[in-house]
Amino acid sequence: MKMKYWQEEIETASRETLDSLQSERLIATVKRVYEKVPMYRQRMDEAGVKPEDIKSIKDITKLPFTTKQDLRDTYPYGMFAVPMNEVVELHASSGTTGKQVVVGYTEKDVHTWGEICARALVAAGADETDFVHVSYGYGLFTGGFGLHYGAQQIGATAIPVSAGQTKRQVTILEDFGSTILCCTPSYAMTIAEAVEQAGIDAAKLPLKAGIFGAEPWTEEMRQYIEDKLKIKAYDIYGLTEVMGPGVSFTCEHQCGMHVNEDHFIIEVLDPETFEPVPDGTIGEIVFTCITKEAFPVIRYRTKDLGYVTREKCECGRTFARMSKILGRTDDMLIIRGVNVFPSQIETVLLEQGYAPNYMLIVDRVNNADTLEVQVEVTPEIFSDKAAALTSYEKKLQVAIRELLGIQAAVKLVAPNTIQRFEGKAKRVIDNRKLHD
Ligand code: DLL
Repeated sequence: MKMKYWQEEIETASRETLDSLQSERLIATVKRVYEKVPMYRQRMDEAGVKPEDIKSIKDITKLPFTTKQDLRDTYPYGMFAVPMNEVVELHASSGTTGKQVVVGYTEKDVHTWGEICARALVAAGADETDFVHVSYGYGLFTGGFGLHYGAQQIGATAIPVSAGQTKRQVTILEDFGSTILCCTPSYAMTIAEAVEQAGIDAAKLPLKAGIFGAEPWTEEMRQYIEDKLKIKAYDIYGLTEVMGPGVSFTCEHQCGMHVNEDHFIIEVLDPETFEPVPDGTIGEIVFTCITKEAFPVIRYRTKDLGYVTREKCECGRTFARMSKILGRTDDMLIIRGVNVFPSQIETVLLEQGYAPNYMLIVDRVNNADTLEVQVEVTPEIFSDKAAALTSYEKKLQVAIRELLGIQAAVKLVAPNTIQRFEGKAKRVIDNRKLHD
């Protein structure tokens, strides 16, 4: 019979059990980092908090936050809580600016990481008979290895394809009989196109599910990919500093991502006051690792925006669920005073029947912000008369204005002219920075 959960006992534990487990593990972690990591000791001393002050999860708000800058300041190994000879693997964040952040794992940490990814795979319907095609990059990026360890833990067959060489991905999908595809949603789109271009009927491939994450993507994009690849698409979330993929994952009900709460405590904070917000309210997501040995972060500010709910999910899992990531505080565009997330534009484009191949170009002209939305059209539309194209552009412009309240210039561009991505997509070019 098909497995419903990878670790049923913990995944369906009562709230009381989870709370007391989290409290116990938080107390132990705080005590350990205070002893082992000079930065945490210093920060706690400055905040006037001693490990004894942490008696349950309720006391978590007494602890200072950790930011990416703190991790950079201690580059490379300053935040490690175990001697280096216990570290069996290193990874690093994909930061584009400044120093990367280096994180380490003990043997037990690697096992935990595999376990949380195994839970995500099982939630997506995987078992030991599956072929897990991993097209997240293998390397310092955590995507490839995380899903790989997860697949192996459940006894499935991991196919470490890594990202890139898209034609080869399609051959492998077909010849190796991949049943579960793991990659970024943008790459899933690129692969779907390549499948189509190769004249393959996606419905005839053995592929049945995809586990996509590492970047924000909308519900509309999820449906688009499901339709193109004829699979069920699941979301998986994580970040290098906390563990990598698997911090949270969706189940078959697609109603938020279950946070692996036996390993991580999630908080959602008001981005301005840093006070906790009630469930259902959008804020910055903050994580504390409570089982990690080598690199436990305390109240790590992710800059990701979302909300949390603790209502019971129909799948039976009791773990809190986080919403899809609505954007990152540092991805938010402020266009003439209006806050816009690229994901909102993606929603409009897909609702209007366009494929999610787009680029947002922001600039400043005569002291006013401008936004140009470039979006690819199908060959049929592109071959229409110029007048027809203009009318499509106008229609999209109106839709963007109605939904987001901003005036954007819309430019429909020829098929296959917008860049395709193999990893995380980069869909915003902000030229305003050049003038600053
Ligand atoms: O992206 C880890 C990962 C790999 C997650 C594979 C899922 C699948 P980083 O490179 O450190 O780690 O980037 C972390 O990516 O703070 C979010 O902004 C974003 N992110 C990750 N997963 C999702 C998701 C990996 N499912 C940053 N939805 C995070 C939206 C996501 N954003």
